[in-house]
Amino acid sequence: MTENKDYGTIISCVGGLYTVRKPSGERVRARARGAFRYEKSSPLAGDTVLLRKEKDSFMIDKICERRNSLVRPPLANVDTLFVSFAAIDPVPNILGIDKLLSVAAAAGIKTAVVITKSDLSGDLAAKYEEIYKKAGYPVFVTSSRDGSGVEHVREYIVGGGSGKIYAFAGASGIGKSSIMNALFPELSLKTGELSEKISRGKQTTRTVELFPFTFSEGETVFVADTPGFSMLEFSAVAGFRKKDLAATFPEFAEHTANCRWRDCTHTKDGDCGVIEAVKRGEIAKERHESFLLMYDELSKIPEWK
Ligand SMILES: Nc1nc2c(ncn2[C@@H]2O[C@H](COP(=O)(O)OP(=O)(O)OP(=O)(O)O)[C@@H](O)[C@H]2O)c(=O)[nH]1
Ligand SMILES: [Mg+2]
Ligand SMILES: [Zn+2]
Repeated sequence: MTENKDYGTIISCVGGLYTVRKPSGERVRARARGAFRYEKSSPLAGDTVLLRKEKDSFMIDKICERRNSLVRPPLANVDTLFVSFAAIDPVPNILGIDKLLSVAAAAGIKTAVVITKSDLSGDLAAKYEEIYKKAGYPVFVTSSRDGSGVEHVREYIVGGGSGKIYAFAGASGIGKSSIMNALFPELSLKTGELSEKISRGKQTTRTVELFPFTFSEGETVFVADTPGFSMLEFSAVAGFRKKDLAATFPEFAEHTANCRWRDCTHTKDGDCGVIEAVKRGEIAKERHESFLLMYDELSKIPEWK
């Protein structure tokens, strides 16, 4: 039997069959070594993997060390997660958005906020832009319909340099595949009407997929489209503890020094620098409300206390 070590990036996984892109651009299909299941470390899209050739097929032999990983969407080695939502249609779920921002931060993943469908309501887009800019996130206000703002997202992606992995994540129907198409017209990804998604309860995009883009000689980045999801359950994100929560709210940092007690939970009024900042309007009250709801949810997961 001939052995042949090779490596590449997993760009998709469908029913246990992985598509791996080699640095040359060649794509091969591969299956994962059975042992991964026992090691509880199944390969993810975004993983760099070593391949072993067995006759006509490839086997994923080893997952190279991950810089980070997410359970939802299932991805590894993300450089920036574009946490995306529509200005309207569907109405954004602020708690869901803030959870995703916090879970990514806890996983060590940089985030940026992408507001889509600004053509439907410039006012609402501006309202959300203010909330997230105030919190310290990079914010992109976009419309795939009229193209506005899309160029800034492209500049961000191109400006990050070679080898990076970006991903769009957020609820179904907010226009993740649409903005991928607006960014990279050669893609022609399938997009779906909202009414159809609601009536059938189905996402249009079914699997995570990384798309490689080459900007100049040898400079390739990956951008992932992911299926929409409605609400992230903290119980699915093992290891995220309530004591870690405040640190995932970047706008809290400069105010926690004003808390009277070092172990302040920022949940109760009285000598809390964070709550004082909310009252002064320096921290958006929507963000603090999300914090309280998330804190409450994390408090109910006994094994993580
Ligand atoms: N008016 C307007 N409609 C948009 C915009 N972007 C997307 N849409 C529409 O919103 C609907 C959903 O778009 P998709 O790109 O399929 O949404 P998605 O986030 O990929 O959805 P899933 O794949 O189900 O997660 C489609 O009917 C799009 O035409 C936009 O900027 N403005
Ligand atoms: Mg989609
Ligand atoms: Zn406090």
